[in-house]
Amino acid sequence: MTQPNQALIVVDVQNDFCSGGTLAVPHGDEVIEPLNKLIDEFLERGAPVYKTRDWHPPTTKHFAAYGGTWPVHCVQNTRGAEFNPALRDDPRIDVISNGLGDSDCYSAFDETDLATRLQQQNVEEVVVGGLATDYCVKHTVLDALKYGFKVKAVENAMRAVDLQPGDGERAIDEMRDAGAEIVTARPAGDSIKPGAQAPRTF
Ligand code: VGL
Ligand code: ZN
Repeated sequence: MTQPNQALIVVDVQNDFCSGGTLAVPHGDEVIEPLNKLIDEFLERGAPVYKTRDWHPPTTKHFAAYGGTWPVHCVQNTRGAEFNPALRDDPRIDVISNGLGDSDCYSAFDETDLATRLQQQNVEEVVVGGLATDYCVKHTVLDALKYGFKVKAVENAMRAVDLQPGDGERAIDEMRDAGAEIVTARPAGDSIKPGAQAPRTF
C-alpha cells in the first residue's frame, strides 16, 4: 500500500500562546512534546515541515483595543511572537507568517502562499497540530480540506482557548464532520530499536 505524501503543519506555538503569554492557551505548552517528536520524524524522512506564526502589527482590528476580540498578542518582532524556545528549531523548517493586516486570518492559508507551496511539493496530506484548537488550528484544517488536501488533525498535540466551555470539543467535531481524520500521536516514551528506521506515526 502506498502512503500519501505528507507535510507537517505546526500552528502558532509562540510565547504569547504559552504559559506566561498575553493570550496563554490553557495547557498550551503540552503540545510541544508531541510536536517535537513529529517534527523530528518528518525531518528524518525528508518530509516538509511548516511552522506557522501569528504575526500581527502593533495596531490591528484583530485586537480588542481596536474593535476586535483579543488582547494584544504576537506583535511582529517582539518576544511574545517568537516561537516557544522549547519547540524544535531546524533550518529545514519553513515559516509561514499570518495575520499581517486587519482581518483575523485564523487560517494559515489566508493571504499566504502555503497552498501553492504544498502543491509544488506534491503534498497530498497534511498533519496538523498546535494552538489553538478552536481558532487557528480549526481554520487551517478546514481550509486544507477545501484546497483538497487530506488532513490528519492530531488531537493530543493541540489545545483550545475555550472562550466558551466546550469550544475545543466542538472544533474537533467540526473538523471531523468536514472530513479530517482525528488522530492521536503515540506517547514520547514509545521508542524504537536503536538503529532501526523510524516508522511513520500516521
Ligand atoms: C489565535 C486567537 C487570536 C490562534 C490567533 O492562533 O489560534 N487565536 N489569534
Ligand atoms: Zn492573533
